Amino acid sequence: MRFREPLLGGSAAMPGATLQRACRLLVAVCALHLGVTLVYYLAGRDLSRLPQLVGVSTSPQGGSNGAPVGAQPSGEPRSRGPRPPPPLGVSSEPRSSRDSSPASNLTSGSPAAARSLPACPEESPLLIGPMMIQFNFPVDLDLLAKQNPEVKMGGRHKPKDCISPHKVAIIIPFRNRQEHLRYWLYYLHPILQRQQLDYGIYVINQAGDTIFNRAKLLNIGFREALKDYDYNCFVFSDVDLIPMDDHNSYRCFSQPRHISVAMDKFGFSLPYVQYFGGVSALSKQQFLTINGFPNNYWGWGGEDDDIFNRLVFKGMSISRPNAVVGKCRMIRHSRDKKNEPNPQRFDRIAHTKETMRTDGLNSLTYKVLDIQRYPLYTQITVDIGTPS
Ligand code: UDH
Ligand code: NGS
Repeated sequence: MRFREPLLGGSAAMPGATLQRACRLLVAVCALHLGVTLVYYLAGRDLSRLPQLVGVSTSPQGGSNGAPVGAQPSGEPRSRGPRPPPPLGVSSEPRSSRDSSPASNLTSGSPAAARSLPACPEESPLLIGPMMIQFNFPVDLDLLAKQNPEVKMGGRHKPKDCISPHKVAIIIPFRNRQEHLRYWLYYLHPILQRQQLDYGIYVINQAGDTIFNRAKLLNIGFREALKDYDYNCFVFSDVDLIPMDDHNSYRCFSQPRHISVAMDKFGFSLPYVQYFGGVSALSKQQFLTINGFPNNYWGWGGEDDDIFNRLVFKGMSISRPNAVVGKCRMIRHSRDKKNEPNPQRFDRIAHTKETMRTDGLNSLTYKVLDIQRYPLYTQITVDIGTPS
């Protein structure tokens, strides 16, 4: 007698075929389950990142600014793993409801409504961690304003669900760096909103083409911003520096804060321990204690070392994030005209102790030529004079 192998599909093959069908069904159910879980997961997240998550390439401005780097390989150690991106709180309010009058823009909501809000948590739950920062695409400011509907005219924003204790004026010294400013706004507005800061952006634009004076512009920013709002913290930022991790808080601490501690151009570390350039934050009180910044550093270099000296002479120390959280990128550029290295800078920083009493906020003179409230920032154009 010959035994035949059971034929698949034949009646004699029933047990094997049923098993196979059952397996197929199981695989199909698993796939369906996986798919549904994935859709629910993504729906609970920021859907604007969906193209990035599924690997569809879009122009950077089509997505959420500052893509988390979790998906790409990185040899860098991390203090925390990247978290899934939370939504920024998209407003249903029409853009046209923005009021362009400066006073009404600076405080949103009635005092009664504000009173009922809780304080924002110590650490914002909206942070996403490391981000990919690139400068190889054009930024359209009109589109950017639409992508940041919660930012009010003049570049003001405060969290709508909680009260932030950090009333931060961000001061940018500026002349003829419009392209850099566009990248800065593109990356920083979403970051600052995720950090739940009550903030305003001030671009202090030096008029004319006489020699540049970064520190004097920063002093002016301090004074002008306080005319707008009761800021208690001032972040002074070069226009070409972008943080790579939103855990690097653009706010003030009990000691003056150095923020740009690990720049790409310095191999993601400090160039020297006293370095205080790039981006830093001082509370109003810390700034007043040192009589502000020097007004007489014309041209490139040394003013940040003078500020460091002032802080040390007043008994303060520098607070810094670690070199992982503190990573940042600089937009590469050539040296600006009328900002050549200042030959007097070494002599000046050798005398900070004597000069800081008389050179600073208490000797600051300038003329405001123009104030423009744009959707994403306030630009104040000033005549700062020439070296005396
Ligand atoms: N700034 C302007 N316009 C200028 C000069 C300076 O907006 O014409 C502002 C701007 O915010 C800039 C900051 O001042 O980020 C500091 O400018 P800087 O020139 O002192 O510093 P940075 O590190 O460049 O940007 C240093 C010279 C780089 C030469 C590189 C040669 N490869
Ligand atoms: C120092 C400058 C600082 C400057 C730093 C980094 O030498 O003002 O280099 O410059 N101090 C003096 O010149 C006394 S950078 O490489 O970013 O252009 O911030």
